[in-house]
Amino acid sequence: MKIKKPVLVVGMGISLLVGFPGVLGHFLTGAQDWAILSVVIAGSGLWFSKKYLKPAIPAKLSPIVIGKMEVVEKISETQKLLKTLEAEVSREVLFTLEERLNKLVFSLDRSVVQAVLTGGQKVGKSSLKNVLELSKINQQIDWLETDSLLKETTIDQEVIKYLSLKADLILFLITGDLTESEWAIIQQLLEKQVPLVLVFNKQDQYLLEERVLILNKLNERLVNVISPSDILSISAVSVPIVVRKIQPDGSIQERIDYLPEEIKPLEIRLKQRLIEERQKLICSNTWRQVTQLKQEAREQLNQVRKERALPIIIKYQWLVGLAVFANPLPVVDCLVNATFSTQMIVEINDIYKQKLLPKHIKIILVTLSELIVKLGLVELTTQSMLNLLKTNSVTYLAGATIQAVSAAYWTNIAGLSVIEYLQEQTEPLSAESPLDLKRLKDKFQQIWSRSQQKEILSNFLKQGLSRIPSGVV
Ligand SMILES: Nc1nc2c(ncn2[C@@H]2O[C@H](COP(=O)(O)OP(=O)(O)OP(=O)(O)O)[C@@H](O)[C@H]2O)c(=O)[nH]1
Ligand SMILES: [Mg+2]
Repeated sequence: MKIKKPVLVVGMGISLLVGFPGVLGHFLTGAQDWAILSVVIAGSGLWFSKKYLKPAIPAKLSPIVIGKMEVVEKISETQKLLKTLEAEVSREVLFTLEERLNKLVFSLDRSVVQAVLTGGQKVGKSSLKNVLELSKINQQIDWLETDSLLKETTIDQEVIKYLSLKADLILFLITGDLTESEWAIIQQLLEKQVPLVLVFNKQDQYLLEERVLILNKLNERLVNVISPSDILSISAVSVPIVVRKIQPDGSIQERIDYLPEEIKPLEIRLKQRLIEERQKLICSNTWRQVTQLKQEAREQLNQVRKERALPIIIKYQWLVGLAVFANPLPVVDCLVNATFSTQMIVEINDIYKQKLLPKHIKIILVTLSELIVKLGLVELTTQSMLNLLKTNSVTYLAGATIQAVSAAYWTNIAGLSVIEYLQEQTEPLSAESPLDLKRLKDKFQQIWSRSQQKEILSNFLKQGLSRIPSGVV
C-alpha cells in the first residue's frame, strides 16, 4: 500500500529569518550591503522552500493558556479603544465593531463548544460529522465541516484566519502519514494557538501493523507539537468485508459482512477534553476573536489618522524643499535643523494623540539623519534620481534643485517613518516605554527601501520638479 510522503518542518529556521534584518543591521553599514542582503535572504528563502521539508523534530509549539479573566480584560481594553474611535471614525464602522464585541461578551458564557472538521478532499469529514452527530457527545458540541483545504497548491491565509476564529477545537482529518501540505496547514493553525485533534481516518484501509506504524510515525514526528492523546486513528464509516467460510463438504461460501465504524477513541478523547477544558477552549477562541477585533479597530483608527497625517507630510516636505532651494544646506542638516520637519512631527504627534516632547523630536531627527549618513543613503538616492532624470531626457538640472527635491524626499521618508512608528505605539510614551529607536530605524529602512521602487521615486521626482524651480536646460 502506498504511503504518502511524510513531511515535517524545522520551525526555528523561520523565526531566525524573521529576526534577521534587525540583528544584521548592526553589522551592515552600507546600502549596498542591504541590497546584497536582500538577495541573500530571497535566495535562502528559495533554498529553504526546497530543503526544509526534510523530516525533522519540529520546535515546541505549546498552546497559550487563556483564562476567563484575561479575556474579560482584553474585552475591556477593546471597549476602551472603541471609545477612542468614537470621535474619529464613522458611526457605521463604530457600530459594527461594537456589535461584534457585544456578541463576543455573550459568547464567552456559552456552553456548547464549536468543533470544526477539516482536512483534505474526501478524507471523511462529512462521514465523521454524520456519526458524531448521532453520538452522545453531540449535545455539547456544534459540528461544522469546511470545504477541502487542499484544492489549491498554496495555503489560503484567509482560510487559516477563518478557522482560527471559528473553531474552539479543530478535528483535522488525514488518511495516512502527513503530507507536506497537511503539515504546513497544521503548523499554521498551531502557531495561531488553535487547539487541534489529529484524526487518522480510514484506518480500515490499512493492515493492523501498518496502522501502528503510521500512528507511531505521527507521534514521533509531532512530539512536543501535538500530544499523543490528540492523535487518534478511526474509521468513520462502516465498511463491507468479504467473509469466506469453508463448508463441511470443502466448498467455500462467501458472504458480505460489515465492520462497524470505529470512533470510540475519538469520542472518549473529546469527552475528556470537554470535561477538563470546555471553558478554556471557549475562552481561547473568544480571546482570539477579541484580539482580531481589537486589531481591526486599531487598523481603522490608523487608517483615518493616516489620511489626516499624509497632507501634513506633503505640506512640510515641499516647504523644506523650497527652503533648501533658497538656501542650500546639506540634506542631513536640513532634517536636524529645519523648523519645518520639527513642526511636521509635532502635528503628526497631535493626530496620533501621543506625547512626543521637543527632546523626543530632536532625538528622532538626529537618529534618522545619522542613519542616512551611516548607510550612505543620500548618495544612493541622489544617484537613482539622476538616473531617472536621464531616462526622462532631462540632461541638466541645477544642483540646488536636486538638493531641494532630496531634502523634500528625506522629510517625506522621515514623516512616514514617524507615522508607522506611532501607529504601533499603543501605550503613550513614558519612563517605562520610552522611544524605541531600533523600531524607528527599522521603520525608516523599510519605508526607504519601498520608496526606492522606480515608479514611486519617479513620481516623487515629477512632483518635486513641478513645485521647486527646476533650472532645467
Ligand atoms: N473505507 C473507508 N471509507 C471512508 C471512511 N470515511 C469516509 N470514507 C469514504 O470516503 C469517501 C469520502 O467521504 P466523505 O465523508 O464524503 O469525505 P469528505 O472529506 O467530506 O469529502 P469532501 O467534502 O468532498 O472533501 C466516501 O466514499 C466515504 O464513504 C473510512 O473510515 N473508511
Ligand atoms: Mg464533505
